[in-house]
Amino acid sequence: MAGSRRRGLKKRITYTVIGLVFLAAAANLVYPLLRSHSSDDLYGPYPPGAGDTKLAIVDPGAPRPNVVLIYCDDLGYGDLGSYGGRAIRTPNVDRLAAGGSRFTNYYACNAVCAPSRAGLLTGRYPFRTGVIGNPYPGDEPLSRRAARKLGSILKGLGVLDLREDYAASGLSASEITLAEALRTAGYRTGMVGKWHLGDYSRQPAYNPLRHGFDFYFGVPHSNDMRPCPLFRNTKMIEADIGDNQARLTGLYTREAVQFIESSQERPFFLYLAHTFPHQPLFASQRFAGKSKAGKYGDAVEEIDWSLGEIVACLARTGREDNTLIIFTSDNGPWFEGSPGGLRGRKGQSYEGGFRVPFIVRWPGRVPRNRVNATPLINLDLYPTLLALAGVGLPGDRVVDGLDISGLLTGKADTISREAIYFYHYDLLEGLRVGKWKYFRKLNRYTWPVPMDAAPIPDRLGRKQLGNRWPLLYDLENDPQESYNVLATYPQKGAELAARLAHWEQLAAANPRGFKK
Ligand SMILES: [Ca+2]
Repeated sequence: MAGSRRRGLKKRITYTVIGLVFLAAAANLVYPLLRSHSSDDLYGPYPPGAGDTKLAIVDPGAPRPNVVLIYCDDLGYGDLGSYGGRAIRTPNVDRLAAGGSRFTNYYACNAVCAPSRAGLLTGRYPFRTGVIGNPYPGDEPLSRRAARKLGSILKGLGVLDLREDYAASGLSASEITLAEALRTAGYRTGMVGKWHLGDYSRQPAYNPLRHGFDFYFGVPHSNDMRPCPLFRNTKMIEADIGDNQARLTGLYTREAVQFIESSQERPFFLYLAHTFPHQPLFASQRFAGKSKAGKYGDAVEEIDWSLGEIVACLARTGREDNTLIIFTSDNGPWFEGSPGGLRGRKGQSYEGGFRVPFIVRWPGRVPRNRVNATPLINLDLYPTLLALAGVGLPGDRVVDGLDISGLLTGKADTISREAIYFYHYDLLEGLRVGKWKYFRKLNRYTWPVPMDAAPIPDRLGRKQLGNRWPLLYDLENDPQESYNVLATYPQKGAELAARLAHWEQLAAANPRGFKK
């Protein structure tokens, strides 16, 4: 009897141990899938006191123009009439281009929404702020969250290159936004539209009013993210706009016009970040079904109307001549919209993902009817607008953009820049130097479409087809990135590879870019 009891105990111990081993193994597998990362994992925290830095006026005689910055969402390089589009009527944008300058090699600093905006408002590459991907709503439904978790599991299997986990939940208070900087020069600052630099409905520290704006009306994130509340300043007006979105462009326009009308005393900065033509697409009754480019075209034609209203308001209030208007987009087109014959779309480092329209009008200052092909990036707007306002750049941190005010006003034909870098989240994929674009590798964000971007394993025929990376494109002779000329110009390829590695090394040594 005693022997069988001992055997029974032994058995139980063995099963318990086996059970514990399995449990530990399972936990080991599951833990990394459930663990939340943060951008601090990649870059470390900000230095203490970074948020207290004050900027100074360095040029009291600067022109200090009013600035209207119109930022479309997912508008492609080829959608506007002035950029060769034929399906969408954009008379107001085209008139703006004729009355100012149009740039044909202007890039967003990222091919998705939030990082592009983080770069726009700080002049710094998104990896420095940690806003390397899109922040999601704080109280997103469980099903959405589960779907994204599945996405990161697929990422683990190599199917998708997603790194949402590492993206900061919003823009840090340690950054000095364009609005904060322009306030230094006495500007009244207003923002209307999509913020996407943190869900302020859950974390009020991310509200635009806490980032240098005197006035705000809009939504915290993209219109496909739920819930999508509507805010005026720090007050929630609606808990979720849902599908009631056909009114948005009209509402934004009304608020923008009111802001301009009420800004008579001081120079003003208006940042109008349209919700459209990001999907889902909506246009008001006056525009719905009217374009030759479906709902996408309807939404863009309404945005064009909106620009017309703003220009009319400036004329009516006598501010046309001292107002600099910028019309551009945050990244290339998503499922609809035209990249204008360029390769790739939103999310990709090909031209179609990063290159966007850029039109600047400032009567008497910016040459009329000019087309300029200098490679530019949205990071340039920060130092440029600061220079026009007479504000000095922060001395304690790296600003990656360049002051292009001389180029805009026609005093210079080109600018001297080392390179423009193309990132997928925090991962450096390639660079452009002059007419050359070099890719070390490309992401598979939009799987399964771009099989052309995937490495080919030996068993699937790498030997026959050759590997896909690295790539070297000559954008002057091949703007559509169709011909890899690495074998023809191996020297150029090696030179760009070295430059890429050097930049990456510098960035890794001090990613936040604070001066020691
Ligand atoms: Ca976008």
